[in-house]
Amino acid sequence: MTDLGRFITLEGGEGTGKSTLIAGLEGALSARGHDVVVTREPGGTKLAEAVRNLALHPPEDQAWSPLAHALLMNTSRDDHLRNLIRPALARGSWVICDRFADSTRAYQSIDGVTPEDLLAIEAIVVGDTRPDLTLILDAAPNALAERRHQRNVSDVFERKATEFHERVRSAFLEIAESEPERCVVLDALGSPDQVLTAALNAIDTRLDPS
Ligand code: Z5A
Repeated sequence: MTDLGRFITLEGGEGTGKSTLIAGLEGALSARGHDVVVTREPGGTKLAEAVRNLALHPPEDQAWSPLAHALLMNTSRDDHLRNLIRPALARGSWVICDRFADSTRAYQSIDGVTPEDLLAIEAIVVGDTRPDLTLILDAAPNALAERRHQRNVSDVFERKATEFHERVRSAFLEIAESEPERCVVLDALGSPDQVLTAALNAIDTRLDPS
């Protein structure tokens, strides 16, 4: 755990409610007197957002190789860590990040990059700046189809099939199982209030609530 700030990441498949939960957490943790910094991956800084655009919206009819995609995610992450996350943690802020390195482990391994290569790159880029707590929003993909549809998003991920979303779900659950001290799985099908309450309980249990 960092000496001053706290680093909380939110993970899960598309439309599981990460952005909605983050808005609730920002309000609740700010009300407790914490300086809260909300950010996202890929993105979070000017350069990282530029890389996000390149990664998620390549020129028409072009596609990144799985390895190039993994490297782009980590390129964006390196700038994000250096210029936003680490300075905020050093100031004592609570950083809440919508997706982080677990998304690379999940999505890019499904795309075919070996876990060994992904973990080696992650070790170089992330170093010691590991999340204090990772909240994984979990639900069966077919139960979330309507939510994803409402977002009206069209990117390289959203166009993929249900089977892909099932694999994403399994990948996150495997990460949670392999690092139970860091990860807490939350039922994404609860109401926004129920999910927020469960997340705050996890924060109170796992992190210093003061
Ligand atoms: N990606 C990658 O491949 N490798 C990486 O390393 C990283 C990312 C970091 C973009 O991510 C893509 O990048 C992502 C993985 C890949 N793949 N996709 N797609 P993104 O975070 O920008 O996109 P996203 O995962 O699809 O997130 P999102 O659109 O922000 O969805 P969300 O935050 O999980 O859900 P939401 O916006 O809060 O909610 C969706 C809808 O459900 C909305 O209408 C809400 O009002 C509703 N909602 C939310 N919570 C509830 C509850 N509890 N009950 C009922 N309704 C709810």
